[in-house]
Amino acid sequence: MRKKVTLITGVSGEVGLALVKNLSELGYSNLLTLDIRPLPPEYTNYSSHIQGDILDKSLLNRLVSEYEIITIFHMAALLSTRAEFTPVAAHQVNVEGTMGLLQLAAEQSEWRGDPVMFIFPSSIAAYGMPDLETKSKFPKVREWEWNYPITMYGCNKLYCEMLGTYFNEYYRQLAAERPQTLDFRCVRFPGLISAFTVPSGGTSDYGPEMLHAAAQGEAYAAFVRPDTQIPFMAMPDAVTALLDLSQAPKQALSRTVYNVTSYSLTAEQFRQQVLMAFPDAEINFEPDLKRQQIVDSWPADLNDNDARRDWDWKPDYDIERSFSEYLVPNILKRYQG
Ligand code: AKB
Repeated sequence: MRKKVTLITGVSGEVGLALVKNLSELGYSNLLTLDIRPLPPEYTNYSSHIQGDILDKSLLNRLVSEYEIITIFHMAALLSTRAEFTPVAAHQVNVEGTMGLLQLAAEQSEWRGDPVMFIFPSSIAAYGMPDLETKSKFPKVREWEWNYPITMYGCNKLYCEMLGTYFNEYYRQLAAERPQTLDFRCVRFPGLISAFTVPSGGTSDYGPEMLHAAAQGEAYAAFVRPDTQIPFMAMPDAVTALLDLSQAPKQALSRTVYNVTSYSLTAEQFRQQVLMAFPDAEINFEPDLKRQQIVDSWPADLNDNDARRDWDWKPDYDIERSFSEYLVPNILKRYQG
């Protein structure tokens, strides 16, 4: 008999680490994790970890021969800034990697006669606002609006949302007998902020970078203009969103892709929040026009009414609570002991 497991890919990334810790603390004992990198030493008790590449087909085959995968949290991805430097590698990891796992999940669903649940994190990068005037005219975008991403990462995410929806609803639609399809569910995240990991490779990173630099007493120059506005979310709420969506009854879901968000801040407002906690912080703005263009194409805020209605999504951390209860105390502990 194969062991039943929940698989988390990309576990050594920001969201993966928070997720594996949380799931383990909630009592999920059969966690199997996969990442090209090792797990940091303080996380190794939470899961059976396999260090390997999601593009390695023989590795995926081996996983299936040893484990019955019930749920997949597919966190592995190259983020938006990194993906612009290596677009072909990004396409391989973000699209081909996802395709390989969707196929695995589809085959396993048929084999079990029961859907494998596939939880996929998408992003505000799936949107593309054409200019700042449009961005301010349509501040809270719905899932189906402005799906014109301008980055490789955004294109990858949007396409994988569609692939997942295809596998969910139409996979082998011409077969004599409809197969047991998988259960694909997706959230579109805003910029995420973790107290425990410094982001790398993203374009929303200027927010968390301000905070982590201030806590270490380092000067920081944000690569965007002060008026740049996008939505953000503290990491515990991101984990809650993934878990709540995975636990929602299927019949309550009216979509496969849901916006989720917490609050929207300009870069200057973010700076002010950081200054409240670290009044001596030296934070200024040196916009990088190319990265600025990417952030300008992302919406100022998201409309997440459908998630709130269908699966009772509600963030626990507003701006005030994010900074005062989660970010600042944990960051202080991390850097100042
Ligand atoms: C990035 O900046 O690439 C990510 C994202 C917005 O998905 N943080």
